[in-house]
Amino acid sequence: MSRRLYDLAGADPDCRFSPYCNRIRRALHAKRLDFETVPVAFTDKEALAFSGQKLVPVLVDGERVIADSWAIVSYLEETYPKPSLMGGKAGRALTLTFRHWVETAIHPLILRAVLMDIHNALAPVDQAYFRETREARFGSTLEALHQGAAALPQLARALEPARATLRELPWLCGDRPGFADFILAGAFDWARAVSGLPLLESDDPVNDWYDRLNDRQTEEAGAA
Ligand SMILES: N[C@@H](CCC(=O)N[C@@H](CS)C(=O)NCC(=O)O)C(=O)O
Repeated sequence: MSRRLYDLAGADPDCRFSPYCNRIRRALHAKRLDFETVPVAFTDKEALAFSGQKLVPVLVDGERVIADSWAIVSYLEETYPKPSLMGGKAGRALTLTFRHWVETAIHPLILRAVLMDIHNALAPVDQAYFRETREARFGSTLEALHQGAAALPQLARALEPARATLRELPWLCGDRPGFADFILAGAFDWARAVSGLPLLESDDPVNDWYDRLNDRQTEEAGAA
């Protein structure tokens, strides 16, 4: 297989929890592009040395090596335009805005809900790395940052812009799912990969959208 995605993994190599990698897996599936994934642990920086940087996702497509989820999806849109996941220049700019909204308003709340679950899903050497880097980044212990279910009311309020759209449209991108849908779904998959905590109420339109998106992408993968 000439297309490989380097994807963050926990102690169990099948535990793939990175929201940035997830959105790219969904984009590759939507574009019907075959790929294999390479599990990479937090401290496995040697595995990424060829890419000249230390973060996942990294996509290798033939001779091309691309790091960063936004750079990767931009490359995919240019190289494999059908189906478009962003709908042209204006759609791309709006998707960028949406990405920043999810990463600044939603990711921190999900992180607080499942922080210790992420830690607990890692191998001991990665747990030590995760603790050291995140405690330095946030200026607090993991245990003090972790809120579990107490983070959920604020998350539900923060999701109102997406919920309001989903009361009017089937998908965040309109009549079919696109990269904005994958960005938000990747945030929920982040929690689901490491924790049994249900992030959404069952009657929340966002929950219905998430289930429909997963069903649709599973069906598409089965039909491929
Ligand atoms: N802006 C980057 C963010 C990538 C990122 O933060 N990746 C995390 C995994 S979720 C990572 O590789 N972390 C490794 C580390 O913290 O050493 C993107 O969109 O791809």
